[in-house]
Amino acid sequence: TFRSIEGAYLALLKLATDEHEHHIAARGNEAREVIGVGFRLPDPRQRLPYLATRKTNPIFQFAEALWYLAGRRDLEMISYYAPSMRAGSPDGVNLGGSAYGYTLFNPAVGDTVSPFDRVLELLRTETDSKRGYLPVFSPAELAVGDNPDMACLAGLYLLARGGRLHMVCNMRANDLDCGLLSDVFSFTMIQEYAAVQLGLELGTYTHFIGSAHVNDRNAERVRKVLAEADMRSLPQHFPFPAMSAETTPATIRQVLEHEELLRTNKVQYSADDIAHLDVDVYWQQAVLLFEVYRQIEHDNTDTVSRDVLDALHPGLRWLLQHRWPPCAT
Ligand code: 5HM
Repeated sequence: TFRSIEGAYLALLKLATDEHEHHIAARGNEAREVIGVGFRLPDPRQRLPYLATRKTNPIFQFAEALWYLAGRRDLEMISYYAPSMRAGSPDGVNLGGSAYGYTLFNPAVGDTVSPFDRVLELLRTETDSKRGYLPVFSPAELAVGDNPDMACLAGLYLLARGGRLHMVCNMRANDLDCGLLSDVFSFTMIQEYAAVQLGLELGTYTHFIGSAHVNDRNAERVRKVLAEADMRSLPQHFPFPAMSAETTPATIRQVLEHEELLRTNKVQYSADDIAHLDVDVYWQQAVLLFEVYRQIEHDNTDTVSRDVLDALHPGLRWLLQHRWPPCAT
């Protein structure tokens, strides 16, 4: 059990570095591996690590979470925030198994309701249900020859107990340095979104991994992250606020309309513009992040506007300042 994802991330990096069980080379990736690990976050909102050597990208994290919540699989949106994701697309248009939101938030073939909505309906009608499982990995993925993008997420499990919504996540494999942080960020956002839809408090988040590994090519960075954690006197901690209770699918669509306008540079927003948009203050934080990225990508600026940075949550501002020089003033 860890107060925030940062503690779990550091503990797992240490485990794979100091006590790995296997050295593997699957599909050309040499890695140190531990089989079968898990951890719990009692407060899943504390889903960002604050480490100067890790340079977490909160803009991508919010983009990915929204991309999942909207049930999308298009490369166009997500590759703007993470160009490396293009490699996982079989056709250059969509992502495959790793577009988890596409599987969760759209009806399966032959159905009219999404698995996510079916599980919410079940949890609304059956007290203490043990059936709210959302499978993601599908047997069909095994049949694709040389599959470039096979889901790492086996499934997400929602359990409503005593007025709180808990989530258990099962991953077949997790890259502890690269995949883990963005996965936990997005899955706990899905959990919180589900809790809001059901009118429940947010419960615990439990994460299980089959193959937990660190790629050898990232070993140097991992050493630096562990050294930073050893040397600092006090960890940074910025408690993250609760998702707005009025968040609905329409909210996600509205935020993504602004996201697209900013991504395509059709609008430029000041902090004051964003404060007067048709989205609540919680989601305005995401729009502020997308405006920061618009300035970095389209304006070629060496300073992001002060008003936009000042309007951001201090934790998000801290992460941006450590990652992008134009944000470090
Ligand atoms: O060969 P394989 O399909 O297992 O390679 C996928 C790699 O991406 C693994 O190292 C897996 O742990 C990592 N990964 C992750 O950690 C991939 C995705 C995308 O599905 C993810 N988390 N969400």
